[in-house]
Amino acid sequence: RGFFSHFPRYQEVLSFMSGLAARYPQFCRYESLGRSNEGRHIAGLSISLNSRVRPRRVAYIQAATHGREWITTQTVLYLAYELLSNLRAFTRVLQDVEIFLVPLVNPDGYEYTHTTDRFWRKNRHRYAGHSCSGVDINRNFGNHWNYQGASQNLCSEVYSGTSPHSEPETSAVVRYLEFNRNRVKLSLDVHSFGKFIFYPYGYARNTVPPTVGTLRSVALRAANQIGRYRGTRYTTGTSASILYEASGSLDDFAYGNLGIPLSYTLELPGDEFHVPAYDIIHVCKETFAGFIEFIRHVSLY
Ligand code: 0X9
Ligand code: ZN
Repeated sequence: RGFFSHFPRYQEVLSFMSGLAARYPQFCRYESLGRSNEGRHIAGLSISLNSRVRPRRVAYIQAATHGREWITTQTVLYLAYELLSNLRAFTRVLQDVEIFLVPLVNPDGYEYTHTTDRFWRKNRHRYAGHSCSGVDINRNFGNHWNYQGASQNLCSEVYSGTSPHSEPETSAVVRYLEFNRNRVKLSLDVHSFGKFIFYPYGYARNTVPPTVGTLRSVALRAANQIGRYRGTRYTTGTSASILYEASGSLDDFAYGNLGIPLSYTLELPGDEFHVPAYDIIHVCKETFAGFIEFIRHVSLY
């Protein structure tokens, strides 16, 4: 069966990534950003026109911050696969741009949804003497940490952890982004579901970031490109105004703390967290068009 007609396990994702790196050594590098609570690799894939030179800009895209959001990993791996199989066609978008992909930010949660509980969201941090486990990685970032839409109850689905960046999954991402902060111009955190493109700020309603005009217009262009494949309609705005207020997420941290000018959270389609196997490839293809549109704007910075 084809890679994009089922949902792969953690090991299969890693083999797919290292397979691409082995097949395209001149364009692609495979690395580990660190290890999860249970010791799994948080794997990254770097793609550029020449892996020996360091492009001035980085487009950073991550997925599966929440374990149950399986389709997100597939769309990011499809982006890698499609870019590498057809690199010549993307010479312009990739001019001085490195694509850095982290398809499984939360490998422990992802595996747990395959073995034990299909609807697990958080990581798998265990606390001695407690029956509840897990931190919501998307409430663990250091921007308005635990301010709203987050909880200090460790049984909560939005438990924010003991302190900002307390989780190895969060700190692996933060370490990478801080190290590359002058080069990263785009940060996309891919989630599901709902067909939304969110831009900052998500921590509170009626907060207007200084560059809201740019954030909005790039979001609208990406939504439009996604729709061209088969008419899928995305809604754009802040999560605080469209969905709910939630603080301590990557989008606000990347924009507000690191100064990354283009920072978004995508919510892919799905019937809740379920996407039927035959539809995976179509979600991958429509989302691909959106990814490329976002990446096109990186060269303006
Ligand atoms: O709640 C979240 O973390 C995201 N939605 S999900 O259903 N995939 O869990 C939305 C996060 C949006 N960003 C901010 N509120 N900052
Ligand atoms: Zn999510």
